[in-house]
Amino acid sequence: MSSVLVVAGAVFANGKLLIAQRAYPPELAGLWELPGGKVESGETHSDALVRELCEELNVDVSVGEPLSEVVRPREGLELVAIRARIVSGEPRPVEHRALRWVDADDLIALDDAGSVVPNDRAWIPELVADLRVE
Ligand code: 9L3
Ligand code: MG
Repeated sequence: MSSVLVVAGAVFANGKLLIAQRAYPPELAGLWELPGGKVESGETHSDALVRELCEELNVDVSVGEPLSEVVRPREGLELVAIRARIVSGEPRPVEHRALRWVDADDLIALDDAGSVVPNDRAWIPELVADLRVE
């Protein structure tokens, strides 16, 4: 059985975190996530994150440290979030409905409202901790 690995970017700038509102599939449309996607064969996590954020946001990023929580929602699927910073470009929602820069309180409010992609919820405590010291 082939296993799917997804990388997601925790992009920080000016004390805020960039989140993206999914447009598909229907069960996730309208919910907010860390942007990213599947690692392709031959790519490192870092390569995949740079490619995904270029495709999805039209920015170049430098890749930092992964969050400590690795999400394994089911057998054969693993999601890793990695901190990143924009090196060039202004993010645009190429594949998403919208983008938002959030602070810790915004992120907590979105989560409380049930507006975060379920798989991404495990990252919130660490993201909030990062935002509190940004
Ligand atoms: N996914 C969940 N949280 C995320 C990302 C980037 C992706 N932050 C899930 C949604 C899809 C799968 O991983 O089921 C592949 O993601 P994409 O290629 O549709 O973005
Ligand atoms: Mg994606």
